[in-house]
Amino acid sequence: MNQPEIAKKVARVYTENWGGEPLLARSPGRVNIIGEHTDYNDGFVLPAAIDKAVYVAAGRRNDDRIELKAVEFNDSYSTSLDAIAPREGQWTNYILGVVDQFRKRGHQLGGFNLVIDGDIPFGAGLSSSAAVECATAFALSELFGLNVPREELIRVAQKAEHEFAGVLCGIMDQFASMFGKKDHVVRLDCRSMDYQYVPLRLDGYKLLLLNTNVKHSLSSSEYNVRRQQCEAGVDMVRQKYPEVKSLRDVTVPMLDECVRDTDELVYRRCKYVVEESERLLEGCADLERGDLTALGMKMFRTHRGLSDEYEVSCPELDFLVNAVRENDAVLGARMMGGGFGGCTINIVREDAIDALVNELAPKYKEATGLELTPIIAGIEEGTSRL
Ligand code: GAF
Repeated sequence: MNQPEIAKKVARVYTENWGGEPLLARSPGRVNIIGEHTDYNDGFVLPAAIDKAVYVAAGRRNDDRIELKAVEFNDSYSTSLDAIAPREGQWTNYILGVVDQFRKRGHQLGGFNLVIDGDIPFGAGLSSSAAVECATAFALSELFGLNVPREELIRVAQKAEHEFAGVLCGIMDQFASMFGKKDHVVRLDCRSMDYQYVPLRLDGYKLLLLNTNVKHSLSSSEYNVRRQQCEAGVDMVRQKYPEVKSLRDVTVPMLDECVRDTDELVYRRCKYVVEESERLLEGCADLERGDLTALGMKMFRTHRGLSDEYEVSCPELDFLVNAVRENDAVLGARMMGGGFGGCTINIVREDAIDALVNELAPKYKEATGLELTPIIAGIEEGTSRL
């Protein structure tokens, strides 16, 4: 089903249930070229919005009810503005968490009906949750004439994830979904929130995502643990260097001096982040120079760090990265996003993609018992009204 068809579908379901013409909005998923687990350490990231998205159809009600429908899950949920609360593991959290944040910030919402659907695979590390939050935040801001700037909408979305989904995420996913630009990556400084659009010139290459179809239940709890370990490292460094505010301000010699002998695990975690922040800046310069070979080598190095030092990979992701390492058509590959499953991102020569997937899929199935799902990522605009 292509995207306009999904938009038509949510509109149709809306009208069948409540009549009238709904407001339509779209928010995309994202890829990240390099810079993983750096966002919540005040570092840089290099994401882009993709051509897979969440669509919502929304309309006002005359009462304080909230009526939600998720087409993909064939599920509905009904509540009222004053009764919204998180529900463990439910899709409604990403919508109601946004409503909760708007209200906490003093924005006036009324009751509404909302239908949601999309084509971002869940649990694939492509930020379907941030896309739901951003689509909801944007649609409700438009629907109730709140005129909330995009900079604030992404904070609403991020806080919704913290408080209703329990994942203490950084800002990368929401930023990419909201601010993405066609055929560009965003070089975002997660401390100052300054950003530049960098053209993604792939000349004969494509971004190929290989979905492991693994989603470990560890992902949220271990994500929050990594965050705490980074903060623990900062606390140790700060005893000697009080000016340090986050790992962004830390160097490997500082870690050697203040953390290595005290806590080896925290040292490894922090060292990965500090090195990844430097790697991102160099990788971005590679991209601007058109040196995809150099960028690709850094992606492999990032994967090693995520797997061995940060320990957020899994056997299936490692299998896929190792399987392409010696392939001349693949310039770089690594796991992407929070980890413990989801996709690898690969820079692959366009004319070699079919052969690569045909060779890899049966090997992957034999090794893991799982299907391999290839996705070619096109780079698209961020959140918009349709
Ligand atoms: C997840 C989070 F939501 C992001 O904020 C980011 O930390 C990413 O994992 C890892 O780079 O997608």
